[in-house]
Amino acid sequence: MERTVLLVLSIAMLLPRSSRFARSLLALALLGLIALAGASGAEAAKRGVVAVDQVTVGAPGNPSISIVPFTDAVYPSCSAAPSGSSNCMTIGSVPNRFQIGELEVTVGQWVEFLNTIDPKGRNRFELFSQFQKPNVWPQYGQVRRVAKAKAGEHYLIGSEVWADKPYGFADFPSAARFANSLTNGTLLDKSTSTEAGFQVTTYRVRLSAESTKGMYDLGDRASKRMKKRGFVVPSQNEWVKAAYYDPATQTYWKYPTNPGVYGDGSATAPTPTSLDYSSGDVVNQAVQPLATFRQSGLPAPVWCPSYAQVSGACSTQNPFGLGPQAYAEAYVAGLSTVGQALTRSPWGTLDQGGNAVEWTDTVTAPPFGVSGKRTWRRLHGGVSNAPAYQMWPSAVGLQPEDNIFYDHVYPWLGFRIGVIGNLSVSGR
Ligand SMILES: [Ca+2]
Repeated sequence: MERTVLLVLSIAMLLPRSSRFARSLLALALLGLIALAGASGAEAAKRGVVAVDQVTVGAPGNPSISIVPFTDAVYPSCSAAPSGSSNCMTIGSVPNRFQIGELEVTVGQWVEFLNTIDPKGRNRFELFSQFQKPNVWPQYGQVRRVAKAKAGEHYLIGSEVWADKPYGFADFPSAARFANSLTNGTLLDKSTSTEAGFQVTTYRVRLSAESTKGMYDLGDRASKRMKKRGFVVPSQNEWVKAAYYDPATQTYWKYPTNPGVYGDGSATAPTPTSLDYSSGDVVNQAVQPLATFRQSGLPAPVWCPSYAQVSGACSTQNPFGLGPQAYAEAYVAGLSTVGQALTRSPWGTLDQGGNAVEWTDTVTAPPFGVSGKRTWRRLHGGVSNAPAYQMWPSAVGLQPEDNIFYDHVYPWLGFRIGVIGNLSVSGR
């Protein structure tokens, strides 16, 4: 249709300017163009396009491991765990092939999503808060919102430097909304490439504005996957298998970055990343294995956006009234540019060890002694401000899925996206 209008316009241009016929054609064509531009402009503004890179995890039906939470060991089964380990858990076996994000979801992808599901910028689903604003929280504010903007352009990356950082203010419902928007979206293209010896599938998706129902129904408490095919928040078993299970040896690594040695504490942990202070880019890639975490006795990887740099350090301005000293002690770590540590899991993922800690969609009982109706889910993988043990397979964290307090004060909480089933490109 657009081509027709252009053709008419071209014909009109060829005719003498005085020709009434030409003028009316031109007028019609322009009207058509304007109408089309209006339609496609609104369409494009309302539905952002994101590319999601996935690696494939095979070896269906792999053996599980058993762990006692936060201890330095794995067991073939809970019966092999020390007696009295009543909290022993069995994890890591997945009966089917699946895909998992090569990288964590970035702020750039998140902003495309926000603009798609909330084109008027009214914070419809309360995914945005003042805590995320760079002018309110200079060191960690990732997202800006502007009142005066076209539909679908109200949300902006805090500054360019955030585009390739993990989104760090996720709770489970917001991660599930992202998966829903992808699952309901239009798969424009699916291509494969090889990176560092691993096959990577890139899905280019025009996001859907519908985010409440899709892979998950956010109207349900403890919502579970509703489809056999689509984009998901990985389950705990999927996440653990992708991070640690080595199909060559049929054993589980101690870190998502290297096999390590169980029982040696943090002696075989990866080296922490060093970050460029103004960009958060990893600068010590020559050292491997590498992860963004806080090694005991060493300062945490940290950077500071240039607009937040004050004489000698990063701004201590924060939205929850912490004094400068308390603030500087609590907020000493940064999220690094995704993928730049370069160290891959047995299946080719990056940053499952450290950087943002990540949600899974696995529901779990609340900790002993906690009552109430909240849904708790598992998280994994360590984080830039925590020691090496948080990267062990036994580090089975848990949080209420919608912990508002964490949403606000904890800027390192992210997720990655997985794929289940075979997705077909739209129209093919
Ligand atoms: Ca991570």
